[in-house]
Amino acid sequence: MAKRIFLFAALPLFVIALCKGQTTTPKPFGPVPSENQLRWQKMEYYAFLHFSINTFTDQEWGSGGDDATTFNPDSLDCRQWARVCKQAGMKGIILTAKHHSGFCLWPSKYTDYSVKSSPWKNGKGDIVRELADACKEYGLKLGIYLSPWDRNYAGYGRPEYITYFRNQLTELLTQYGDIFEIWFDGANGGSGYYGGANETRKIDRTTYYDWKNTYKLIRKLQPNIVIWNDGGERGDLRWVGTEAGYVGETNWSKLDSTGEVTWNMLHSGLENGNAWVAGEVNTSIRPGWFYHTYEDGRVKPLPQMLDLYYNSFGRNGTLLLNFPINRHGLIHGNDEKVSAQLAAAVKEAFAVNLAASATAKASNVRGHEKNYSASNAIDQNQDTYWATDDSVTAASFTLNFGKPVAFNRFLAQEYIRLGQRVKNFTVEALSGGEWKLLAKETTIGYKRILRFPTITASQLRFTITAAKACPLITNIGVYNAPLILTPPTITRKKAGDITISGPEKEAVIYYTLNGSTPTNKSAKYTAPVSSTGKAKVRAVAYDLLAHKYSTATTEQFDITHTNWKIVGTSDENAANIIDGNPNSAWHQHNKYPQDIVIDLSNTENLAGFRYLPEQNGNAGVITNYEFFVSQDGVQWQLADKGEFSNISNNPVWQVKNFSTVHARYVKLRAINNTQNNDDAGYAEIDVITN
Ligand code: FUL
Repeated sequence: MAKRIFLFAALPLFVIALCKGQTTTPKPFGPVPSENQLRWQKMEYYAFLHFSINTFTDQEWGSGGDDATTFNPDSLDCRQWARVCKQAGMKGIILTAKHHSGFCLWPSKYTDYSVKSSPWKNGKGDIVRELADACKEYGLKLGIYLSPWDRNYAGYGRPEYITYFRNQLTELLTQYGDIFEIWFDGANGGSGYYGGANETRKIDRTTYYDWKNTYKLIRKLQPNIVIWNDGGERGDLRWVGTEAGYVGETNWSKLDSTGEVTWNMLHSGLENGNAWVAGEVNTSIRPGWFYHTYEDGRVKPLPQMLDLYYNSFGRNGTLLLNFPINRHGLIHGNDEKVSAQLAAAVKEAFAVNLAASATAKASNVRGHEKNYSASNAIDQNQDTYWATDDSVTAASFTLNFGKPVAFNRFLAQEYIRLGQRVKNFTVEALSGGEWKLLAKETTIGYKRILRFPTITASQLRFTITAAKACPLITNIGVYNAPLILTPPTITRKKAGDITISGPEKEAVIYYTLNGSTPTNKSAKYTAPVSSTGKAKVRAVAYDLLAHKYSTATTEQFDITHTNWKIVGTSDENAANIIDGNPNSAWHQHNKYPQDIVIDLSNTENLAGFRYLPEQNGNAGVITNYEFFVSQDGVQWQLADKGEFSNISNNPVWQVKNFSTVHARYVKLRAINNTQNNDDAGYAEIDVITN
C-alpha cells in the first residue's frame, strides 16, 4: 500500500520532468581529457625547433660519430627563436635537446658529447637554459624533445642506457622550470657510432625503455606535463601517422589504453577507445626537419601553410610546426616571413564572427533551460554550451543573420571536458529561398573548421545527425575569409618542356625564366614552354577580378634529360625515373643491392645527385645508397655513399653533393629499403652539375 501511495505521489513530478526535459547537468561520456590534456589542447599551435650537430654536416640524422667541435653556431640567439614563434601566434616551443645523434644542447653531467665540448661559447654555453629564459621573456611554454635512440652512447641497446636516459631526463625536467610537453621519437635502434663500435643495434621499443617507470619519474618531476610517445606505452598524446601535416577529417581523441595501434587509429583515433589520447600534427615548414641551405627556396608558401592550419587544429588536433635552426643558430628569414604571413592571414580570416551577431535557435534544448540554450554556443564563453536532453542525439541548430551575408568558413567546438560525442553533422545555408548543403562531415571534438566556396545566405543550419550521447556544443563561428591564391606548380618533361599549372580557374599564370619575380606584364603561360640546359623558372597565379597575386613558385632545373637512357632494362616504364614527373614511378624487384644505371649521353661535370622516392605509396623507399660514376659504363668510381635519413616518414627529394667529377654514366646502388624486402622504387633521379 505504502509503495502505491509513493508511486501515486511521484507521478506528477515524473510527468513534469518529461514535459520539461532534463534539467540535470550532462554526465561525462566515455573517457575525458585530464586537466593537463585540456590545457595542452587549448595551446593549439606551437613550435618544434630542430638543431643538433648534424645541422653542421647537412644531414637529417647525425650518426653519433661526428666530432663535437663540428657544432659551432656563430650568432646563436634564442631570443630570436622566441620572437619569431611569438609573432607567428604560437604558444610554446619544443626543442630537440638531444636528437638521434646523441649530441646534447645542454651541458649534461653524464656525457661529453654536448655543447660543453664544442667551440660555441668556449664550451660554457647551455642552449636549453638560453631558450628557457627567452621563452619566459616572450610568454611561451617550453617543451623538450629527448630522443630515446642515441647513436653516440656506447651502452645504447644495453640496460645501462636506461639509467643514462633517465639521468638526462631528470636533468632536463628539474633544471629548466616548467616543461609543458616531452617528446619521445618513434625512430629507435639501427646503425650508429655507439662509442666507436660502428654497428647496428636493434632494440624492442615496446619493452627496452621500461616506459611505465620512466613515466612515473616524469610525472613526479613535472606533474603538469603531457607525454608524447610513438613507441610502446601509450602517452597523453598521439602521433597522427604522417609528418606531412594533416590529421584525419574524422578524428576521435581516443585510443585503447593497451593493444596494437594501427595507422588508421593514429590518423583518426578510435571512436570507442577507452583512453583520451588526442592527436598532435607534427610537420616542418620546409621539406626537412634540419636546416639545409638547398631548402631555402622550399619553405611552404602561405596557401600550404593555411592547409596545415585547417588540417590540424581545424580537425581537432594541435599543430607542432618545425623551424630548422640554421648554422648561424637562427631561424632563417624565409621561414620567419611565411610564419608571420600565416598569422596575419588567420587574423584577417577570423576577424569577424558573423555568428556573434546572429540569433540562434535549436530543435531541442536540455530541459528547455536557459543554462543549455542555443545562444550559449555563440556567447564566446567556453564554459557554457548548448546541450540537448539525454535521449536526443540528433538535433539542429539554426543561425539567423537577419539579412543575406557572405561566408566561407564554419567553426564548431564540443565541450570536451565531458567527452567527445558528435559522430556526424551537416551544414546548410538558406540562400535564394532554398536550403543548400554546404558540408556533410563526421567528428568535431575540441575544434573543427570547415572551408567551402563563398555563399551568400540569410540563415545557416548546423544539424547533428548522430552523436554517441547528447551533444554539447560550446562554440559556433561563421566567417568570410579573403581569397588566397595557390601558387602554380612547375614541372619539366624529359625533353625540356616546362609545364606550369594552378588549381584556380579564375586565375592566369605569369612566368619568368631569368629568376625575377613575375608580374602581369611578364610572359603569360598558355602552353608548355621549351627549354634546354639549366633553367630557373618563377611563376605566379594572378586573379583578374580581385587583382591579387599568389606568392611565386620557383623551380631550378639542371641539365635536360632529353637524351638520357636507363641502361640494362627493356622495361619502357623505367623511363618514369627520368621523365620529370614526380607522380610517375618505376620499381625493380631484384636481390639487394640493386643498381640503376643512367647514360647521360654526354660527359658532364657532376657535383651531386637527387633521388625522389615513389610519392604515391611507401614501397621500395631506399634508405642507404652508393653512387658511382663512369666514363664508359664499364669502369666505375664511387662518388658518394650514405643514408637517406628519415626518408620513411618524410619521402621528399634527397639531395647529395660530392666533389666534382667528369662522367657520362651514373649508377645509384640501393643498399637496402625501409621495408627490408626486394623492392627498389624511384619517382625521379636527377643529377647536379657544376
Ligand atoms: C622523426 C625523426 O626521425 C626526425 O628526424 C624528426 O625528429 C621527426 C620529428 O621525427 O621520427
